Amino acid sequence: MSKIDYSQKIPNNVDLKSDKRLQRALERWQPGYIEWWKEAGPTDFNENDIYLRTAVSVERDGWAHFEHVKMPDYRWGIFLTPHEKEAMIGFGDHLGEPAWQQVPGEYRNWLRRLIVTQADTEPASVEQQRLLGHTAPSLYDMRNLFQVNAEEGRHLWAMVYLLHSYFGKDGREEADELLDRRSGNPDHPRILSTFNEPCEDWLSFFCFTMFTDRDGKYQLLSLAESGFDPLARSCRFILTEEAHHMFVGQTGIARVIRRTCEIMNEHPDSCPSEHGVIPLELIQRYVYFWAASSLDLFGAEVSSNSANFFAAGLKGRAEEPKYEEHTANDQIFEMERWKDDRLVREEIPMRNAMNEVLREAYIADNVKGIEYWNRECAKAGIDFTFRYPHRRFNRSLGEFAGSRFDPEGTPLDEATWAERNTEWLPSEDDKAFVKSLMQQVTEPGRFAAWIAPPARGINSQSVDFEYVKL
Ligand code: BYC
Ligand code: FE
Ligand code: FE
Repeated sequence: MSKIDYSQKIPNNVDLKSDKRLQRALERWQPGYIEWWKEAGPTDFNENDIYLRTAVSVERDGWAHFEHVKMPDYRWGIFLTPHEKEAMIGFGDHLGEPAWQQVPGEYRNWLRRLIVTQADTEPASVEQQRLLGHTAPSLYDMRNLFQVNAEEGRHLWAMVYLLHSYFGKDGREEADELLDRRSGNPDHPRILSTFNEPCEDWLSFFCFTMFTDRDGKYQLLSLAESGFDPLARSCRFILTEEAHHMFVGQTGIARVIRRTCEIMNEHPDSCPSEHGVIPLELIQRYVYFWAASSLDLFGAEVSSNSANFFAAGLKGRAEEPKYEEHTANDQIFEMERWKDDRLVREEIPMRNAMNEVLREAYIADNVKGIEYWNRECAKAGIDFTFRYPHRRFNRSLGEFAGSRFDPEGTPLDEATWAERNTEWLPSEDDKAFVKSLMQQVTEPGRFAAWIAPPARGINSQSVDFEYVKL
């Protein structure tokens, strides 16, 4: 079962050929997907050979397969982590019952909505990143971009399989819609906020893969606990790919910092921007922007949706088995609320606070990443501390939306915000400066002047390997 069948038009480990109806439905969707990829995916580069990793089995070592392929030939397919014996529902009102192998009728709409929302982010991110190949700072980075893009395409496949397989006609309609919405399109946007933000330079791309892909990690961890077993197993497999996306962001920003610190040490008396590298304060503003935007992706702090999803056994907490108790009944969560322009502590029924519980786990993970960047500064002997913004800062959704706070979480009046927000958020000048540095570098082993080379290459290849054949 765990071996992937590549002889099929759609590679899979779900024995697709034994379900002719489903196979035909997916084969009908496939050309639309390829059309979408060509229209909305990476501009150009579809004829170039890229050194990509493809799953050849869903086992741990099934990941070791790398070869040069053209992106449209990437083997997008359907892989689920193999069945655990007798999967059980691990939380909520159905705790301890056998996991569902079919959609429970009473929860059909909620489940479809969760799957569609998850699915929608995947093509959205590819659309946001479509121009970046043209300004890649090296072939190594260009290859990483395309690896991420190809895998996000596969995540869309994973969700479309669930829609086609378990939701009948409306599932097929939702699958078609997923190819119709477009990131940033005012009339037909993607569903979630951050996925409509422009991501037009590599500093934004690294912030996106650091903070927004990490939202992906936490949402997927919570869906990997789902009582709907096919969803849980799809998400578990996706999570194995997600680690690389966050690596790209984490190490990408670290390399930008390293390069800036080098220049600061060489030219201690002038602004780093005069030497073609990105000032640390400017990097911090990008970090604040993308970190805050990604915090919105967890939904409102107090949410009856999240309570319903948990009660129904559809969406758990990240790593649910680590909790002592799994119904979260009669428990409270203490949180800070914003009422009449004042912070007040309140006790919220735990189930209604599940978005906040997940957001807290996510924040703790991000803070570790920021500390890694700070070690980069310390190693270079540069006195600078990167910060993660307070969860109240620059939020567009939930409790703190519509009011002003500084990155430490202190409430501000509108006048102070107007005066000071360019200290914390990228200005038009910042964006123009970053864009001015974005020049494509295509010689193997060479890197743009604003970023340091990575410590090592991909799959034990050297840093000057020809990752993309142009
Ligand atoms: N933008 O109770 P609330 C990834 C809506 S990323 C716009 O606060 P709920 C990836 C909400 O739908 C992971 N609208 O929210 C990363 C609701 O609408 P209705 C993606 C938003 O439902 C990088 C209303 O506001 N996966 O994989 O508890 C690259 C109030 O609802 C937003 C998932 O998100 C927003 N940010 O939670 C590639 C998992 N937030 O009912 C890929 C599936 C909320 O008024 N989704 N709304 O029409 C979910 O679990 C939940 O839908 C959310 C929202 C956590 C997103
Ligand atoms: Fe994804
Ligand atoms: Fe991702």
